[in-house]
Amino acid sequence: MKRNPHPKVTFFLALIFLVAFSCESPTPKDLQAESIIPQPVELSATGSSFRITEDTKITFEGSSEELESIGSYFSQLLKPATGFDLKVESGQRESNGNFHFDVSGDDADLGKEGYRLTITDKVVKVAANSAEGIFRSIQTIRQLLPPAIERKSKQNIPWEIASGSIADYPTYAYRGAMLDVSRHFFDVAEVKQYIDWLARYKMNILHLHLADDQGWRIEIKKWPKLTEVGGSTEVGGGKGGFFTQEQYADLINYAAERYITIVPEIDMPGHTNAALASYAELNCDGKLRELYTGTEVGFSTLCTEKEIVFEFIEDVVTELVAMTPGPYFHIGGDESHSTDGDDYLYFVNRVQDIVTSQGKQMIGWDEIVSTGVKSGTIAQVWASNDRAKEAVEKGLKVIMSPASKAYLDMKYDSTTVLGLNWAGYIEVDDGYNWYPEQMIAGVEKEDILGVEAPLWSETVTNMEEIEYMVFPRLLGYAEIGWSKPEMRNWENYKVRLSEHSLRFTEMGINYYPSQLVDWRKEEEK
Ligand code: TNX
Repeated sequence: MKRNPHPKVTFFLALIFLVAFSCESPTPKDLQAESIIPQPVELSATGSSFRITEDTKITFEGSSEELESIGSYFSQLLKPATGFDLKVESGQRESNGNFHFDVSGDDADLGKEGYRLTITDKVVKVAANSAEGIFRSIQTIRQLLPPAIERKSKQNIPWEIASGSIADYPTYAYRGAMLDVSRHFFDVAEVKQYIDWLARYKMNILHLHLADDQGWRIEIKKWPKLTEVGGSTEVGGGKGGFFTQEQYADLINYAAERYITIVPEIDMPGHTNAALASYAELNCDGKLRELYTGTEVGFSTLCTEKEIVFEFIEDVVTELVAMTPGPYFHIGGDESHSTDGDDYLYFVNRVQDIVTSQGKQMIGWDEIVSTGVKSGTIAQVWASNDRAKEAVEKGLKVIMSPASKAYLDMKYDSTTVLGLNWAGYIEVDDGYNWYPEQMIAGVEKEDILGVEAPLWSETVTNMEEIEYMVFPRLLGYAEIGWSKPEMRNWENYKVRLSEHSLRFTEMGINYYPSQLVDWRKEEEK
């Protein structure tokens, strides 16, 4: 072996090398090449990066409990994989090495959910008009970190974020997903998991389908048998379940901390067998119905001629409204095939009065459009373009959930084991490739409150199955709701989506690996 003639020189070279790498000299990174979903409105790259270290702080310009709680949410999110316990400090000025959030903005473009993110090699700054904008920006920052940020244990890798700037705000105010907890029940922990998924992709609505033929899932103190009896089973005859009022309040808070509004739905006058099996007096013949564990629709109806039925609804609405801070109450109103036409009109009009007198806006599936709907009422379009047009003619806003595009319970293709196919198959591109404002002649962008993807749960029984139907389509619905329509296209989206599979894998998500996407298997070095 040759002897090293300059051992000292080698030593110093090694030292210089070490120092160079241990100081946070930023690695060049390209913000333009990052895969952000939903796609931001404006983005420009500056070719450097910011590195998070154990000394990085999360600072806020102003101070409030709300900001502190967002700060600790962010710090907790970074902690497991980085191993850093980042300090949160409010009432601070921007300083090198830190994340710095400022909500004192008054930037009309951004609205309440938008944000401006500026990343240099020295600092990550976010300006927004409200705490909500800060929360949304954190979801972007999260996606700018390596997928390993999703791991539960400390990873020794550089935590770098590509430099540049992003200006971002949503296209639609209402960006939601529905979860049917009636056909199969999902508990508090499962619903929280669902909420976390929505939050990641900047969605802001969780619609909970709380009552249907197969199960009543929310405790109503004045009518305890609804849950005792009506909550005791589910499709297939499992044990069902329900949320106590305390648990529902917990969900409301959990969602609110993620700037997600819960929309409770009590479906009526049809889809009510669980209630009809709990209280005989809700039936016209005064006889209790049997509990139902099948999947047919359209066979049940509340008795629209009885005053006790409206007293019942008043009680249900009153208790739910008292626990629901959001502006909406969903009355279902779909597929009431066993309710006489005139009775349906009379019923929906009375229920609308109950809901609005309690200060909420009523939402109903598009069938409600045929009734004497008041302005402020919202139609959720799922089945009928004509009813969507009629809604707009009557001055209503609509939520777009066309079953053939937006139903998370539709199969991907003929080989999908889970799900239904009555509205067709919805491959990942079909779910993404549509424009709410171009779907129906006469329904323009300004008529549309937003977009919602419903997951009906006749065929899904556990989280793994939910994951399979929801991922990856949910990300597409999030992008439809948030991103500028003119910036969306499938070719570009599917490349970004493929990168997200790395994150799904880290999160342990059982996603549908559509053949249309060239899924990334591991991170490029
Ligand atoms: C139709 S969509 C329904 C639900 C079913 C769903 C299954 C709507 C308003 N009603 O009762 O669960 O199809 O895809």
